[in-house]
Amino acid sequence: MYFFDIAEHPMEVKTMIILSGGTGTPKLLNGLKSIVPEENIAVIVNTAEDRWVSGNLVCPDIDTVLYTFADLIDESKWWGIKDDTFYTHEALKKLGYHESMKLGDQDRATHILRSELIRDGLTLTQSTDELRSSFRIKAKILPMSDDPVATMILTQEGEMHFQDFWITHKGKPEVLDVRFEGLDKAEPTPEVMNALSSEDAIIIGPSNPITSIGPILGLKGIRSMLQKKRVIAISPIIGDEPVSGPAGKLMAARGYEVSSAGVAQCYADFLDVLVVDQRDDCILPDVKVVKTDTMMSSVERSIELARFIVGLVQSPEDNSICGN
Ligand code: FO1
Repeated sequence: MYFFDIAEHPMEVKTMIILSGGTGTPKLLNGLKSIVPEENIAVIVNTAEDRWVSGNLVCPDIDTVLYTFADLIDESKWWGIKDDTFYTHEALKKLGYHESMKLGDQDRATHILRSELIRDGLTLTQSTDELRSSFRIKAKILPMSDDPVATMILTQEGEMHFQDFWITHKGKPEVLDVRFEGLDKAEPTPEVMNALSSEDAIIIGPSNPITSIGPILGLKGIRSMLQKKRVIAISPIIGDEPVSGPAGKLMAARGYEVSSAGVAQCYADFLDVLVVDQRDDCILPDVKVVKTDTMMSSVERSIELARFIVGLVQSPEDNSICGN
């Protein structure tokens, strides 16, 4: 622990260890990086939405985290690089080839470098670290696993990769179930296990508990590690609506209530504190519920939420903000 001076507010911080998917948690990281030195942040990132597209490995959640720390993220979509062009994507279309994901030209450069490094024998963790260094990021960005995992969505129209469900089918088909191909054989990396064991408190960002956080929790040894920790999760649901994305549909398909209580159920075996929005009337018998504004509609509001979460991590005994 030490003192630092960022945004004119000196604070004493531990390393913040955060489990992340691709939209809600990067918004929180966007605030966190303004109040905590980057080298005191370690992000464990979902890789189950990764996909090889046009010869290169696209890792949407890792890339969103990289671009967030590098101040390059397109904040209108929370994926891709701001002001990117799509010449290659359009040129491929003219040649009669339709890419399953609309890849920007600069974004594609990230995928090309990653894939070259992997073809040269680096792991996903090592290639991510090379990219981290190229973008001059000091935070640790840790893929959950070096083994491939694919999120498959079973719908009434058949089983499809998450990206086909979300992009091609626009998240519309009724979801019957979710399956993580390869997860039973995948191992968490030593870097992930070291990060988790290095601190007492772990943060689960406001990401979809089924397809963003679920694959990380499904890796061997992660849930039992979290049971030994103080886990603080931020609910991505307000009332009965997800703040963004398909969390509601996916939670319902898995038999969970679409609510913050349902989120707590997903994490029931290890959750200590659930942060819910101040408009949410969630009360839980076994978990401490704390309320604040969780709508990160601007960087200022992301900073406010990040400050609140840092406060929770730093002051485990403070019950003054308890909502139940
Ligand atoms: N989401 C879309 O809705 N349409 C797209 O064409 C699209 C392309 C894309 C390209 C690169 C990338 O990193 C993400 C992209 N996404 C796109 C977002 C992505 O489908 C999901 O939002 C994330 O996987 C959610 O974590």
